[in-house]
Amino acid sequence: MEKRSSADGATVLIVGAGPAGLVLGNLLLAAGVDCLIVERQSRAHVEQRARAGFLAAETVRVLVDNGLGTGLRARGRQHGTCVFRTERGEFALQYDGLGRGEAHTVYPQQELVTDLVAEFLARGGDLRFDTPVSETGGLDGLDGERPWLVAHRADGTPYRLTGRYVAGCDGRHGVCRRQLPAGAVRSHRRRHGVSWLALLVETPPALPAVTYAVHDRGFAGHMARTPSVTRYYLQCEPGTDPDAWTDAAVWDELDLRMRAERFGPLRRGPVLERAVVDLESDVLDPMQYGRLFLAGDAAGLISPSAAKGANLAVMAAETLARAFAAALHQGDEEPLARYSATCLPRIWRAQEFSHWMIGLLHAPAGDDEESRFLRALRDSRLESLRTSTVQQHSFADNYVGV
Ligand code: RFL
Repeated sequence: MEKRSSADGATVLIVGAGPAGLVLGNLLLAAGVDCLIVERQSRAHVEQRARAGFLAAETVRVLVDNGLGTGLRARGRQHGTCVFRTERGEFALQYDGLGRGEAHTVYPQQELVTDLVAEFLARGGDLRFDTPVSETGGLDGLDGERPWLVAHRADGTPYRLTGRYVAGCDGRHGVCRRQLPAGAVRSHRRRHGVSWLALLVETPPALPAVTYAVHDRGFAGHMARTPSVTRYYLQCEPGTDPDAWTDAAVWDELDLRMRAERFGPLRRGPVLERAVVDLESDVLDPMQYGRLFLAGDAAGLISPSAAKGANLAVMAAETLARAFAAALHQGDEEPLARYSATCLPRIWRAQEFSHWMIGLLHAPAGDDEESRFLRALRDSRLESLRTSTVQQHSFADNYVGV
């Protein structure tokens, strides 16, 4: 496809080459809308950044229907069961046989991003790596017809890019969300007071399914990524230094909380990455201002408890791509005007379920009345999930849906 962006701009300026920006860019090119993507990091960096892995059926549909699913169809693995371990024992939920009968596709985010970059370039897209948008004064003219942004070349020289629209897909710490005037946007933020040590280990998955271990020492989780790499989570004290956890300490604690003595040992291996993730929610309403539209983590954060972030990013990008195409091809501005109203119910439903999951997997350890009460609630919630078919169908619907 012929490249239609120019050195000084494009119709849609996209900030950020994560799942949101890359899906949006690919869909715009397919719809014949010229766009360009500026990305702060190098290509190698974004193609190696390991994060999500569980894609919902609806996310897969969007990717496959738009010619973006070749890699995930070839290498993604279907996953339809999750397991809960508690002090009372273990129970499995085969969720692809419940609710809408849908499974997840396990496909590491860095592989998806690699595919999306390759496809965007193959479609003739203009993707500028090592090109950060300025942290201060990087965006302007959002109230007018021709918004612009200031990006920096690899040598640090600033230059201006002008477009008709700006798509802020620059993640949780991006510059775009800071352009929404305080009075025009409401932020719904919650820190859940729970932190996870997120670990990527070089070892095949030890268990056949996602496994959530609920333990009085804190939550532990096991999630497949690839045949040789597994993600584990260990709940930790907020403010923990991830490097204070040695490999040996990680494995001993995982064995304990996953109850290896009772259910069998985990497969140990070197820890490739360790980071502390504070479980946080943040929803911006609206997700747009003037000619700026936010998508993905830039528009709101969701805790990783239900693995929804990348899925919401892809869905928002699809909604936004359709809205841009309607405005630019049919002169119909209504879908753009309604962009936030279209996305927010989906985002809130995911937030509600993620919040419920936090309560399912965690409770304070103390012996005070409040902690004992919350632990009893958590145990009752788990018991209800174990025994109630109605609850299981509802869980499946929310767990795999976006
Ligand atoms: P991203 O992926 O953060 O991409 C934003 C991009 O913007 C760039 N950028 C800039 N570029 C130019 N100029 C600037 N000034 C810029 N500032 C930033 C950044 O370099 C980056 O490339 O946001 P996006 O596209 O919205 O995608 C969101 C997802 O990445 C995120 O929601 C998920 O990774 C969350 N998540 C999970 N989601 C799932 O759906 N399923 C999962 O299993 C799952 N597991 C996870 C996760 C997130 C995790 N962490 C690290 C919080 C597991 C973990 C540990």
